[in-house]
Amino acid sequence: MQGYAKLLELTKKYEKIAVFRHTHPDGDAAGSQLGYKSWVQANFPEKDVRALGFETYDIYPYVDQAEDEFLEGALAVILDTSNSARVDDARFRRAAEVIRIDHHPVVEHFEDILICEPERPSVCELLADILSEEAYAEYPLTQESAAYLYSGMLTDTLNLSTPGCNGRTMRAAARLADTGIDLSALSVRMFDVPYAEFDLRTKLRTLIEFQDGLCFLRLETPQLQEMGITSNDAKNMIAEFGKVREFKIWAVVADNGKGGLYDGSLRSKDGYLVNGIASRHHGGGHDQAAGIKDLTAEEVLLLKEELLAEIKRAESAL
Ligand SMILES: [Mn+2]
Repeated sequence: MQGYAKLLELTKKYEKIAVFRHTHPDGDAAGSQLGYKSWVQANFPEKDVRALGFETYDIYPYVDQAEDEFLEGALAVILDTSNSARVDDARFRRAAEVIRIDHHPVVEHFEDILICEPERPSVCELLADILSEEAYAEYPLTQESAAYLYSGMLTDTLNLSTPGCNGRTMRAAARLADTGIDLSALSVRMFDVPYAEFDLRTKLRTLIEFQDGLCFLRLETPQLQEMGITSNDAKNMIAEFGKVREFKIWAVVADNGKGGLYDGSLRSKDGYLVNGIASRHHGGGHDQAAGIKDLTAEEVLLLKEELLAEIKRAESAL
């Protein structure tokens, strides 16, 4: 691929390298950041490479410290981040040169060099391919670096199973596996949940309403308080309801604390569309995944009817 050698060229050029990723880091952000850092440390031990950020990721709770002076004359490598406001540490702007590697749609240019492939299901996959390019033959991927990249691939692709995965994904994963990483242990590490989350999931499951293919979870403020979660936390539990054969559409709506208004998340199986419904409730997204905002209690009832109607529509079209 053209352009892939640019990361190597810049890595060689700078003695100080600051590696960034987005706020609220997930496995792909932390995995790509630490995977690249570890690759630099193994192949260029004389360089000072630091993984920066204020927030940490629970599975790799790790960041380096850096004084402002560290950024002067340094290379900034930004991973998995599509807009400048979301970079966890705005001091990337002090760096001498910025290279950004991403897989989100391009919405802003705040870099000097961009390697962005929005069709990639994870930035770790893209980085694994970059670091395996011919130009990098003398600078091999270590097992440690491969483990970080593989764990990031697993999280963004939910164990290599999301629609964006393809043969290229599996070939990248296979090259990482060939370094001897423990695939099973990494999967357990990324997907085992803390007991508190298990307990929360158990409670939420008892609160769903299931009717004609619709899984609907509506949470009021006292329930949220009792479980010790915010409406945002509740919305983020939407994936919990995604693996039931009978659920065609699943929805979580929760009181957002703004005076009887509800925010929510909608998901659906292939062929069932939630995007249009979301756009009628101050939201939007994709055909199978959308968010909604500031619904009144009346709108929540209407939403439920609309989702049930969409299931009927989709099934009569079969
Ligand atoms: Mn990502």
